[in-house]
Amino acid sequence: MAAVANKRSVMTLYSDPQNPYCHRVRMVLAEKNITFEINDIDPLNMPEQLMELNPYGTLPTLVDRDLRLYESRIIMEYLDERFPHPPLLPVDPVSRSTSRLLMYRVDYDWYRLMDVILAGKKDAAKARKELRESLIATSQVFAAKAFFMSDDFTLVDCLIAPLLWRLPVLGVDIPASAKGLHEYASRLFARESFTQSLSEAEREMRG
Ligand SMILES: N[C@@H](CCC(=O)N[C@@H](CS)C(=O)NCC(=O)O)C(=O)O
Repeated sequence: MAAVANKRSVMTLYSDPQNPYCHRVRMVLAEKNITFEINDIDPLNMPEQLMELNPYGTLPTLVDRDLRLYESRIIMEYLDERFPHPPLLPVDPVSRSTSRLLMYRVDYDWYRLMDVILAGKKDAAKARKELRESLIATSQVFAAKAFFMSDDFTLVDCLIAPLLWRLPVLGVDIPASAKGLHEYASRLFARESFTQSLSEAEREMRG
């Protein structure tokens, strides 16, 4: 099967329909209107084929001809370079590295907590509280610009959107007083690309 995937000219994304790391890649694909095939994978029943493509057997995994890529941020940056329009990172090196640092921080500060909550580990309640407080404390930052610390939509927003979409299923309740966060989330969720990026399971998360 891997060989078949290799010969295809259309890229294939191996994706878990519920997973936020897969969701962020689907968001980039939709923003750039890229034609691709999606192979929905049940994470509890990972196919052997995936291990042939990715030594860690993680999702998302992207196959583009001979290229096999994993790690969502690496996939997102590849897509941004391979399909330059619309650009999802600033052009100058200082701003680009700042965006990359923000992506690192979103993962380290927020996704790490989301992973703990989704795994239902014993620290879930503590992580839920920490995530809630951290997001509320960031409300002014969300309010300051149309997108996260940027006038333009970037890869950073592609990281944040799947997390904010999952707040109800994470049990993270943000008060109406955090207006900046709610308005930012509404701006992201109103994008056509965001609607396109959603799997059926994700639509049902706020159904
Ligand atoms: N750091 C990875 C995290 C991806 C991730 O957690 N994927 C889950 C989605 S189901 C997975 O593959 N879990 C299976 C495993 O880790 O073996 C990324 O950014 O792509």
